[in-house]
Parts: sequence; structure tokens; C-alpha cells
Amino acid sequence: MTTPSLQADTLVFLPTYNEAGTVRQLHALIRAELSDIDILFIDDASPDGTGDILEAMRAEDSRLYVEHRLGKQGIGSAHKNGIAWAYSKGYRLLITMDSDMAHLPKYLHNFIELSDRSPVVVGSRFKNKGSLEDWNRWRRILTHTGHILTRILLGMEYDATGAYRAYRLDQIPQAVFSLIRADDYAFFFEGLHVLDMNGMSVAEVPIDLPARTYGSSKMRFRDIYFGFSRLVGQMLRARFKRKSMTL
Ligand SMILES: Nc1nc2c(ncn2[C@@H]2O[C@H](COP(=O)(O)OP(=O)(O)O)[C@@H](O)[C@H]2O)c(=O)[nH]1
Ligand SMILES: [Mg+2]
Repeated sequence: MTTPSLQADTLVFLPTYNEAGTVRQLHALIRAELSDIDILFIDDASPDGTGDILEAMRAEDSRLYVEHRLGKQGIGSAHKNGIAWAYSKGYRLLITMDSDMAHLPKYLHNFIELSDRSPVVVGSRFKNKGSLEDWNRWRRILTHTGHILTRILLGMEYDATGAYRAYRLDQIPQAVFSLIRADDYAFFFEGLHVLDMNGMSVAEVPIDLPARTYGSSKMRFRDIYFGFSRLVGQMLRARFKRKSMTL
């Protein structure tokens, strides 16, 4: 069973960019799992009108918060904003997830449960055989390559590139997050590496990705290219500039 007191101090954060087709359903699914939590969306002025839909949803849910940014500033930057927002409001637990239905709310309880024992919890797509089965080949190759590279270059066994995570903000000094530089997709592996190097233990929740993946990835070829160079940069930073990664 999940700890009720922790649940009452929990924020679920989701960044959105062009997710008009999924946010309503996703919000309903999250609420069906957890009625006693707050939810924050940060939208980057999505051209498809996601921001307006979120505003309409906010009118119907008093524990739903929506922040609007002026334009697309990157997924990592949105996560940094969400984390800072959560610290400023005093939440003990922050759970982050994608808004395109790739991260199923049915796992939220597992994240909360493991957060009792570990300051960082990440969803892992590599624990269950076939959890990526329904994804197209290109996404599978990309995800597996990311996993192999973060293992070899950064020495992390965890699924380091996913956004489905839980952070115990009452156990992680906020300054640790300010050591993360990336504002793009590299935020995820860099962030986990920084947390790991600052002695935060990481637990994993096995997750399956849903049969139907809604929306399309906002990841572009340049993100992959920059992602790889950042991975190498991160490895060099850990080796030669260790001090810039630890408090
Ligand atoms: N606020 C904000 N959200 C973003 C941005 N880029 C991606 N997202 C959201 O981040 C989540 C993951 O993005 P997605 O393109 O599905 O990533 P992928 O599936 O890992 O390739 C989705 O909920 C997107 O709507 C951004 O620049 N700003
Ligand atoms: Mg996605």
C-alpha cells in the first residue's frame, strides 16, 4: 500500500508540446489512480491549442495547475521549471511523466511505493521482456542504443533516458538539480548521472509502453546528434571535472 501522507504531498508534473489529443484522457486516468495529489502541466505555447484545453481542464479540477511559457524552450528546461516549482511549493514527492500517453498512470502507485525507500525512482523499459514490443523498429533501436551508451559511458545500469520518474524532494538538496546543464533530452541522463554521483540511490519500476503510442516524437535527428555529443561530454565531465557535478 502507498503511504497516504506521502501521497498528500505529491505533485505529478507533465510538460506539453502539441498534446491536444491526449491531455484530457491522460488527466482523467491520473485522477482515477490518485485523487489526493496535485498535478502541474507546463505548456510551451503549443501551436495545436493544448494550452487552451489545459485551461478548460483547470476550471474543472481545483488541484490542477497550468503554467504557460512563451515558446518551445526544450523538454529539459520544462522539467527544470517543474522541479523548481515543486520545491517552491514544498512538495515532498515529485513524479514526472510524458503527456503523450507513453507513460501509463497505472504505474503511479509503484513509483510512490518505491519512493518510501529510495530518493530517486525511474521507470525502466528494460526490466520486462517485450516492453517495447509495440514500438516501431527505429524507436526501439534508439532506445536500446541510448541504454547501452549510458551504461558504457556513464556507468549507469538504470534506464537513464526516460522521463517517468519520482524524486523525493525532501531528501534531495535542491542545489543538486542546479548542477544539471542540459535543457533538451540530455537532461534525463545528465540529471540521473548527477543525482547518482551525489549519492542518491536509484530504484526502478518496470514499465511497459502501451500498445498504441499516441502523438509523434518531438525528437529530431539533431537531438540525437546533440544527445550523443552531450553523452560523451558528460563522460569527460565526470572524469575531469568531477567537482562541477557534486555539491
Ligand atoms: N513544455 C515542453 N514540453 C515538451 C517539449 N518537448 C517535448 N515536450 C513534451 O515532453 C514529452 C516527451 O516528448 P516526446 O516528443 O514524446 O519525447 P519522446 O517520446 O521521448 O521522443 C511530451 O509530453 C511532449 O509533449 C518542450 O520543448 N516543451
Ligand atoms: Mg513520446
